[in-house]
Amino acid sequence: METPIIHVDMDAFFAAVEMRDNPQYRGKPVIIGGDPRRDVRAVVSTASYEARKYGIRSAMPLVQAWRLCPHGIFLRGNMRKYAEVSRQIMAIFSRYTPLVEPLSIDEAFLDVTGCEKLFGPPRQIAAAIQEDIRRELNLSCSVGVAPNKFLAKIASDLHKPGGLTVIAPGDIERVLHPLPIEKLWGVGEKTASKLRDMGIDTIGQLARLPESLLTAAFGKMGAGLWRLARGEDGRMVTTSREAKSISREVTFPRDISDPEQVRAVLLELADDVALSLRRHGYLATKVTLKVRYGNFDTVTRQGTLPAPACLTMPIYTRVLDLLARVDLRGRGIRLLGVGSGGLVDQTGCRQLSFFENSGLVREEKITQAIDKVEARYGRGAVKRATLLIRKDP
Ligand code: TTP
Ligand code: MG
Repeated sequence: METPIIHVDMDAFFAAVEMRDNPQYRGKPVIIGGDPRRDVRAVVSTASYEARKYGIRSAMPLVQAWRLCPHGIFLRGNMRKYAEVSRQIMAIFSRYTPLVEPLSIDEAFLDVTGCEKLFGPPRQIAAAIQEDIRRELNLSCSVGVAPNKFLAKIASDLHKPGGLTVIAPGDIERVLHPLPIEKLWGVGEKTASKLRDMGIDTIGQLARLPESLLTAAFGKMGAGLWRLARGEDGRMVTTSREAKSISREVTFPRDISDPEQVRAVLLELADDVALSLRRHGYLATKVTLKVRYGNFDTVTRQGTLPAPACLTMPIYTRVLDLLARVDLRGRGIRLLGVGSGGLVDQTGCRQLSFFENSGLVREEKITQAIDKVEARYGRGAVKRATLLIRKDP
């Protein structure tokens, strides 16, 4: 499987949280949305699977739900509580991969590329997440595993509640083709009725049409639908914080050129960046090096970290790799910068490399000690020996 994507979606989320916290509601039709006697214009947020047997669905007028199931338990719900549980769920996901893309309050995509060494194949990671959520939060979720986002979301929906469904590349046609066209992303009521007028009801029928016919009818969107219908989806899992970065740079009063001095400055900048990452609760997945020469020519080099990091040494080491790709010979340097990007949340994230590399465990301990001293006596109260030998520019 090329890019193993997992999609997790909680089962009857708001209702399930209420049933967990109020055992007297368990096994009963629970409807979240309000009190149908008072909130006459309210709609159903969600309903327990027991309530769905009566035909109750999200977005249905509450009074209609009341008519369908007069003995149902109608609750207003508690958004603050659901938001808190949502945060706990996302924290569980980020133990397994930094690449978590929340899609709504109760679902997320996870890219688990490269996580196999620590946690096993994608199916095993999916099962472990399901088990963590059950054991720690006493809630049920459905999970899909597939080669891309579209298929992973289709998969998680196939065996709700409590399902774990894998769509392997060889299963795509068999699973996808019988589904109704509404399951394609971007197909709303309007597009669906237009497709039905063309005699197309299922994804399979759409996939078998010539692409040109769909582009003629729907333009660019037609080509997109055609690709999805064939199970192709190139969208990446993106974390909301990916755009953010933390960086530090310094301009020298006089150009510098001594390589030892360059490295010492970079270590100090990496140290600043790492401290800032820790203070803000981030881990970096990428680092950048910026070098501006005396004539204002500027080069930047970017590299990926072997594991998400918020410590000086992994960042500095990568910066040195990048430095080796920059021509320094005989050129005066006016400015140096170190940046970190692809930031992910530290909360609940096991710093994967720490388990594998005991050198980093030591580094983490030293860093914690430095952070503590600095919190008390101020920044710069403790210095690494390497920082002290640098000659001031
Ligand atoms: P969903 O995941 O769509 O629904 P669900 O988790 O309740 O049930 P399922 O097992 O089918 O996934 O939405 C998550 C929560 O978002 C849901 O519990 C309540 C809220 N919600 C609304 O408030 N209004 C809506 O129209 C929908 C669809 C959801
Ligand atoms: Mg859900």
